[in-house]
Amino acid sequence: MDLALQVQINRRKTFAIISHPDAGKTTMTEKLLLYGGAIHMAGSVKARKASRHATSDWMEIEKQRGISVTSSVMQFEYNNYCINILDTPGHQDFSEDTYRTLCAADAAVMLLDGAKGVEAQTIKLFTVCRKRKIPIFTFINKMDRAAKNPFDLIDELEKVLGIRSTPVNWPIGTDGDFKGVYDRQTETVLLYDENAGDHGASMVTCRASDADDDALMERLGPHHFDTLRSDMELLDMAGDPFDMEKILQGELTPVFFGSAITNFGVETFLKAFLEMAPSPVARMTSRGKILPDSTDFSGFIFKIQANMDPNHRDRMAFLRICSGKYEKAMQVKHVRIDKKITLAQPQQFMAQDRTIVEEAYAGDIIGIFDPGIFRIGDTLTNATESFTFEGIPVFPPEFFARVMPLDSMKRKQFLKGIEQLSEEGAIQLYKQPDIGTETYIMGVVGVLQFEVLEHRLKNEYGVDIMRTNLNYRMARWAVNKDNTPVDIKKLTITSTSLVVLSKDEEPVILFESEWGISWALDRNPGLLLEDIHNE
Ligand SMILES: Nc1nc2c(ncn2[C@@H]2O[C@H](COP(=O)(O)OP(=O)(O)OP(=O)(O)O)[C@@H](O)[C@H]2O)c(=O)[nH]1
Ligand SMILES: [Mg+2]
Repeated sequence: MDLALQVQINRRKTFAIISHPDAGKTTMTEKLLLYGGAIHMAGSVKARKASRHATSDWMEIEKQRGISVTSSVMQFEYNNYCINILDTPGHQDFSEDTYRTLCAADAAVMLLDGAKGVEAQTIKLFTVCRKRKIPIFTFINKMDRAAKNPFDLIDELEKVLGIRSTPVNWPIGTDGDFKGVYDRQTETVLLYDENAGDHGASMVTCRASDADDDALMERLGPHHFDTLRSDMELLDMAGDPFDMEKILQGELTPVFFGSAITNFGVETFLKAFLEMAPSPVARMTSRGKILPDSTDFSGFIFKIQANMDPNHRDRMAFLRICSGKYEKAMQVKHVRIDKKITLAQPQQFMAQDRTIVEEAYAGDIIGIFDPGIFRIGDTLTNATESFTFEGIPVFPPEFFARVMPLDSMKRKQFLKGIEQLSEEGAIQLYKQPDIGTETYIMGVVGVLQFEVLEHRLKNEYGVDIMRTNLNYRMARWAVNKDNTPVDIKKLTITSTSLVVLSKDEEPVILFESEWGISWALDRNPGLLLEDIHNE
């Protein structure tokens, strides 16, 4: 075994932050970067023009609207750990991006808004983590404001998400009178001082006091002191004990309370999380499991993003390294196209910014320049006998629109833009046969993606578009059972359905309803309509 490799892999922690929109993922990420020394002043997600924006919301539209629309990757060091953090968008219209990002993570930090508890989108994202059996750590945020009763929150985790939890710390004062948290392990209280620090822009020092201290009674007052006492008795009796094995299996979630915006409880969370969270583990491939400390280098692409650097207009493919070590100018096989390529100048990310990496290890996420040869899910490896990683789920689009450039002189930029953006996987691009090349039909999983598309085409490609929304709700690939090519001219479909061609010139039919699908299947014997297409 290569000891140096092992040491490097063990100190790596790669995790995604997930939650319902607005729970505070980007704010939390910013604070983690602050503690890691990666930034010196935290930006805000809704800062006005002149002030700082959060590092991970780097895209123009994110800064304008104060929401995340795409996941971003940041690497930093803290206490000798090498951390790869993935901030994901919460809005359901971008959940495909979040799901893909989760494939690249070894653990998830689930944020809840203390006043809202488990919300709709939390349930969906949690289900994905569950399926992948990745450990989930819960941070209940916004405790600086009135929150739900902490026992009710714990109860929700169990009733709504079906996961047992073990509180690592416990809040004192949840009716808008937040006093701090009690750390159950060290039996100390971390006092929240409203006036301490500058509320979020830089690090806050928290005062710890011994929980038995008389001074604490004085500080908290008899009401909070007694409540804490009885809460602890109840928790010790009825709560789930801490069990590392169960945590790593994703069956038990450690729960932390805090407030990202005031930095309260963020560093204590980070420390505890780093100790508990797993380092990279074995991953499944077409040739069985591959261990992270294998001497073979391997990884897969989970995200492609164009124009991250407005000055260069290049495109990055994000590679999650699953085994081995990357060394400078390494040669690897691009398994899908069966070609050797050189990883000349991989980059390490700090959201939009990047620096060249000399070496990288299993667990790391690196960026590779993409001249148009990568697709999401591609495997790269230097193993003598190649293999591929398990596929990344593709979501069928549910909303469709016809788009064309407003100015026909801008057709070239328009085509480049829609092609590149569709390669990122956020939109599906279809052509309508026999209607010329100017109009295209786009399919997206959520309507907000149309707005992002419009915004990015204008911002990154200088093209204004005209968009007409269509009534279709489903897209199905048309294939013949006997594998002969489908003759689209001979297809019999309802007048409310439409035949289009995919990017690879394959026939796809757009339908308004299930009824249209069964109608088409009845009238065209031998036809199959696939919702997920295997390339
Ligand atoms: N009071 C309070 N507000 C917070 C806290 N953390 C975040 N916020 C605010 O909540 C809002 C949403 O925060 P974000 O960090 O953008 O949330 P997000 O989860 O990244 O949102 P999306 O990426 O759009 O899903 C912002 O206005 C933050 O300032 C907190 O601890 N307390
Ligand atoms: Mg965000």
